[in-house]
Amino acid sequence: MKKPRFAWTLTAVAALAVGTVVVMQSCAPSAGSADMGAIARARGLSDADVVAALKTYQPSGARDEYLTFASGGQSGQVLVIGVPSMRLLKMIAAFTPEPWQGFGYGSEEHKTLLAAGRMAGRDIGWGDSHHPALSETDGDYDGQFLFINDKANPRLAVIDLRDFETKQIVANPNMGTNHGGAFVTPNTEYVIEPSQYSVPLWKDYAEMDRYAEDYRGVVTFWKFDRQKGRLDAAASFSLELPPYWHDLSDAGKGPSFGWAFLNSFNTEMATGGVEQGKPPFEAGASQNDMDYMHVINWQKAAQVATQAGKTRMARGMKVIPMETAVAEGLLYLIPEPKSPHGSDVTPDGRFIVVSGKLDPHVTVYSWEKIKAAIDGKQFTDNDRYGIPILDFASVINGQLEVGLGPLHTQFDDKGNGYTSIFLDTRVTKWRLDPLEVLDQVDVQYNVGHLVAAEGDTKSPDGKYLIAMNKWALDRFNDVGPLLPQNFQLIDISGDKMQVLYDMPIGVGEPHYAQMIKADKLKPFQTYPQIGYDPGTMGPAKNAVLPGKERIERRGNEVHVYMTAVRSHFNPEHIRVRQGDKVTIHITSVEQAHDATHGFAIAKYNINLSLEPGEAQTVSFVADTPGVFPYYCTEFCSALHLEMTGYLLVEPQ
Ligand code: RUQ
Ligand code: CUA
Repeated sequence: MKKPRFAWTLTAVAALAVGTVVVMQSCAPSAGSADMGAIARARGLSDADVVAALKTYQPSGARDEYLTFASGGQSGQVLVIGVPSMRLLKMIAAFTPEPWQGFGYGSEEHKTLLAAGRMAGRDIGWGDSHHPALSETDGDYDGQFLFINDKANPRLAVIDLRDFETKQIVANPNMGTNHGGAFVTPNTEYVIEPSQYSVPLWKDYAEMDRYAEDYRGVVTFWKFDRQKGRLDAAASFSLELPPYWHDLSDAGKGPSFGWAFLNSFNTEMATGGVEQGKPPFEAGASQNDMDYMHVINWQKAAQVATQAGKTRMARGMKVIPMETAVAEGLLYLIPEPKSPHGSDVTPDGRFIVVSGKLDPHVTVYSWEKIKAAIDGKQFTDNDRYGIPILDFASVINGQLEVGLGPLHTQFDDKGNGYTSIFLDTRVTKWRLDPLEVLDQVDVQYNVGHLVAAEGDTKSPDGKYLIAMNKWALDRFNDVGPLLPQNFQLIDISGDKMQVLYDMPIGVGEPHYAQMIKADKLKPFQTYPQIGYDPGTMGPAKNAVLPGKERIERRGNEVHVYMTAVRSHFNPEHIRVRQGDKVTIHITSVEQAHDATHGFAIAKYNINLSLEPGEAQTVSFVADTPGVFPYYCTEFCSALHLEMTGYLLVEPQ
């Protein structure tokens, strides 16, 4: 009789888990066998390695418990990664044209979408994405939408998690760059986008010696229309801020609901000029011992923004000027240690954790004390723009030394914080109340952000943490001088943290990520009906049903109504004259899960991805005469190579 495999496996696992790699003599037949102990020894795996493998390995067909949405850095995309397996599931095209998803290769939907992201009169072909934010309901991820910023070209993108596709890009005309967003308020009322490097706000140009007078920071609260799945520029508002450089933000929750917390650095207002013998920015912007956390009452600001005379328009956007913000009690400053980076509100909303890049502590501010100081008008001073400053010592709950170069903090379900320590290249686990360091684990190397399972919501899960390391050095095979980044999965379920897995990220430089319980996501398997428009998430105006395929000429415009199904396009010949404007409406009439077709026209820079039911329109001027095959770019069936046709462009 065959040995029951299940029992064998359990015995072996038990033996391994107690800390000894045992060679299971009794069931170790020959070399290269399924003997786990022998395999572990042959591969030089320690007990801890084997345990880590058991905690991360997913057998074929098994699904991950969490999905992590990570920024794709300079790729301008979003990475979707399964946890604990750390398998890369998808790269969502967000700011950068992406051919597999047919994003930006001819479709009218993407032309309109990307055109909204034009800046300075230019098409922008990339993004520097840093911070993804999942939509929230009552302070918890709801699995419906994802927002992400583009730091280089101050923009935000909105991704619908029904089809994991980008639906909107908005450009912010009043910023030089952004950084501290995207972060959402607890019901996704607003998406927060703060600027980073200040530029002139009320005029288009000002010399650097007019920095203090004319340069300004800005924070924009983009109103999110959940029904439409779009940011609504007309209902959004901004606040004018001093020309400090603004960094990460977070929204209050629970008792601090209605408020937002925004770090800043370069409160020195250094203007650089190393080439003229002046101190470089790195020195000039880090002289002060304290910078300022900005405390913003967004709920009240939203009301003020609707009142006559309380806002000014700047480049078409509503801005609350600083004087109004001060007069209305919308904006306060609190000193924070030297060059802070992360600002993270605790799950219960009672504390705000700030880490200073040049200070070895986390500083824990008490919302209760901040609110009391604001209500009691206990200010020590104003900054030069008249913004009231609260007394540092009286609003903090405490400080805790966590290591050199603390950056960002995430939380678990047991009242602990996890802070990334860049210079010491480790993660520090610490208790919030009373403040105490509990554990530290080395990571490889130079951790930037970290992300825990639902770790910035009101109810974190604990379990897993990913250290998002900037340097990889000796971790992977050499691939030239540009190295991947290293995402390290860490088990945080026990008292001691354990690094489980190294995942190289060979694209862009990811910054932040968010990790959501996979069962909160309810994506479409196929589009809900044949002839569906992902742009509007509804029936497509130009859907083509089987039997209705045709070609119509109207003057020099040619309209092609086409269907795609395994394994042909209909029509298979498109004959036009040089100079004609050609519009192809194409519908995939597939309903089978995963039956995707592509549609590419040779030499015309056109490629669409048509998922089951999807309708797309592509328009172009047939300016080059000749014969151009079009074909399906997805290997959809055995006769996929036959899924083709000819575009004949007759010379003038
Ligand atoms: S950044 S490594 Cu969020 Cu852009 Cu901190
Ligand atoms: Cu359709 Cu290949």
